[in-house]
Amino acid sequence: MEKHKILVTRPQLPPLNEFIPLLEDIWDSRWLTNNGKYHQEFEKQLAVFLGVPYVSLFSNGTLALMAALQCLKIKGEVITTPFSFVATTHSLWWNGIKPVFVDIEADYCNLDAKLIEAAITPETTAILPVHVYGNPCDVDEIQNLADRYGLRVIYDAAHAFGVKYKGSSVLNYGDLSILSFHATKVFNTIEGGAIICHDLKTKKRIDYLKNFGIADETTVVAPGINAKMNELQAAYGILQLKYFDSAIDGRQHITEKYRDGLKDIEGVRYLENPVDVDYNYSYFPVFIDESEFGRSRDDVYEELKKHNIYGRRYFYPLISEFSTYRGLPSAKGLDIAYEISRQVICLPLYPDLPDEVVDTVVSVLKGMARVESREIAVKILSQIKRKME
Ligand code: T4K
Repeated sequence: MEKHKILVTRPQLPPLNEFIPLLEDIWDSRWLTNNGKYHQEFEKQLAVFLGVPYVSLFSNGTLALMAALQCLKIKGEVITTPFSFVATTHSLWWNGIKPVFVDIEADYCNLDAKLIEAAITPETTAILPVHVYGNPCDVDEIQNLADRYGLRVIYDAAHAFGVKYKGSSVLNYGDLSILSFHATKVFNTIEGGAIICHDLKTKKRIDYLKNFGIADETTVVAPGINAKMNELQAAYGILQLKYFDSAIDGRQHITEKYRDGLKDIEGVRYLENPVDVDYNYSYFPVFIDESEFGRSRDDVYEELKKHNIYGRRYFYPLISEFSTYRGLPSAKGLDIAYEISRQVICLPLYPDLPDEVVDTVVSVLKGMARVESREIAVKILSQIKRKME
């Protein structure tokens, strides 16, 4: 295996020689940001690529979340998941909204739609679910509830770029969906994000909100913020689109190799692609059941590090365990989320991850497992070592 650390992800970049002419064009034009030509073109191309009506680009996913809440004038309480990246709940906090945590379901780690109704109060205005690891939430049931109670739905779809449910983009569900194009995501513009909406009027409002609310030189129509994507990132994003499908093929190959290698290890669970979903292979989480596997998730995390492999415990601790949120009444009793957060480790996954890394991970896990496969694992590990010498 290579000497450098194998991290949970490694950003995919477009070929530099294709980016340079675009940089030269930007240099010539001296148009760097504020809805320039690359920004406009990228928005158009993204809408077609994703199969959604309208895209508004943002400088990152967190500001997109914050602006989405502003756009729909969400107040009071919002039902959300504790099993996500902190940005999900921070976006509520920054808008003066009270998060109400509801537990997740164990299969795909998404907000448990069956538990939402019991958490609705007269103060509830919206639901903010997350398509965790890119696996769609129970979008039909969530919409049902939202319709019955007059609630808005904003999906944190930071992990769900390119995911389809029943043949169409999962981003078309809810009132709004937000994306993240951070360097660590399946599609990146270094930093970046977007809001997906259904109609032009809403898009216009979102676009005001990300540019100080400016309508023209002398008119400010809303208390907007500065959350615009610049021209360099938009040009980079246009190039990235060309390579997305091949990146997904590479990710699928790695995912299938992991699944094949890990399939017979007792106490190690991984996720299969959900029914009716075209998946984007954005993460490869495995769940270690200590009582069956014989060793804890943290043992696995540490053991892999000894082999220069750095998984990440997404999402541990839960958002509801952080000091800002742990005093909330809803921060208690999130049993499934708590259990899952102690079991999960996301293994390295990126398109050009060498197959040998997967072999090593599988051998390490087999070596740690209680089952008789230990001997086989030792043999495979020494074979890999020999190959690399
Ligand atoms: N909602 C959800 C559900 C999210 O997951 C996120 C972001 C957001 C909202 C907010 O979207 P943004 O505002 O970020 O657009 C990372 C990312 O920074 C974060 O974007 C992401 N979620 C989260 C799940 O992961 P960290 O703290 O784990 O990042 P870091 O720096 O430890 O990097 C992770 C791994 O990637 C490391 O092993 C190093 C490697 N890496 C990282 C960078 C930045 C690289 O190889 N190259 C790089 O350039 O949060």
